[in-house]
Amino acid sequence: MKYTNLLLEQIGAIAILTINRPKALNALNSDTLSELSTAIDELGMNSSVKVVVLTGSGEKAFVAGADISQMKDFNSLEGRRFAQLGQATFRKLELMPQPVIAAVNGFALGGGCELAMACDLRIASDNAKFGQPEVTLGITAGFGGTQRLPRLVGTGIASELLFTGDIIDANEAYRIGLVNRVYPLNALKEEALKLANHIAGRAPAAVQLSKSAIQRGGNMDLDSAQAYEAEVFGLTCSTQDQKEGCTAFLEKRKPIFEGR
Ligand code: DAK
Repeated sequence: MKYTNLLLEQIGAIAILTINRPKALNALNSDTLSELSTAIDELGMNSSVKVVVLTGSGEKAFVAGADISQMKDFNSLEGRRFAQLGQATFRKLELMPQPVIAAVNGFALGGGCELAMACDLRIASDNAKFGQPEVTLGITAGFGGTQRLPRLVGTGIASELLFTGDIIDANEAYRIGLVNRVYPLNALKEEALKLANHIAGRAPAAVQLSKSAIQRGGNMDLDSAQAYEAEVFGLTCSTQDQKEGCTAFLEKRKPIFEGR
C-alpha cells in the first residue's frame, strides 16, 4: 500500500512507521489517521514483522497534535467522526499483535502525546517535549489522554498536566515514568532499533501474548485478568517455541525460536 502521510520501511523483523507531514510538525489530520489505521492493519497481518517502531519525520516533532487547522472548522458531527476515527485508530494500535515502540523525536503534544501513550513503550530524544495543551485551545483531550495518562503516571500528575496544559521536557517525562529512556537525538533511531531487535529475538508468540495480557488484562478486575493470563500461558505451552525455550535452558544453550 502506498501512503501519502506515512513512511513505512522494514529492516529485518522491524517495521519503522513514520508520520510524515513535517511542514505541519506531523500533526494528525483525518487523512493521516485513516492511513495510520490502514498501516496498522497491514502490519498486524504481516507475520515477518516482529516489532514496530513508530516515529515522526524530521528532527523537530514526533507529532505536534491533532491538526488544529482542520479541527478549527469542525461542526459537531465532523468533530465526532474525527474523535471516533482517532480513538478507534489508537485503540487498534494498542491491540495490534506486535509490540510498538514510540521513538519520540521532538514535540509530542496533544494527540501526539496520546499517540505515544497508545504505544506499548516510549523512548525519547533529549529534545522531546510532552504535554496535553488542549485546555489552552478550549478543548479537552480527545484521543484517550484523560484515560491513558493517569494510568501511566498516576492521577495527580496527569491531572496537573491536563489542567495546566504545561509542556514538560524529556527528563521530566522520564522522571514521571512517561518514557522508559532518553537518548541524544542522533542516537534515538539506532537505540529504538536495538531495543526492537532485542524484543524480536524472544519467542514471538510469547511476546505477543504478553502484550495481549497487559493490554486486555489491564482493563479487567484482578480475578478475570489472572484467568486470562492463565489462558494465555496455556496457549504458549502449545507452541514449538515453548518446547525449544525450555529444552535449550535445560541443555544450557541459547534457544532458536522459529515463531511456531
Ligand atoms: N496542527 C496544525 N498545524 C500545526 C500544529 C498542529 N497541531 N502544530 C504545528 N503546526 C504547524 C504550524 O501552524 C506551522 O505551520 P506554518 O505556519 O509553517 O504553515 C508549522 O507547523 C510549524 O510550527 P510553528 O511555526 O508553530 O513552530 P514553532 O517551533 O514555533 O512551535 C510548537 C512549535 C509545537 C510549540 C507549536 O507549533 C505549537 O504550539 N503547536 C500546537 C501544539 C498543540 O497545541 N498541540 C495540541 C493540538 S490539540 C479530540 C480529539 C483530539 C484532540 C482533542 C479532542 N476529540 C475528537 C474530542 C486532540 C487535540 C490536540 O492534539
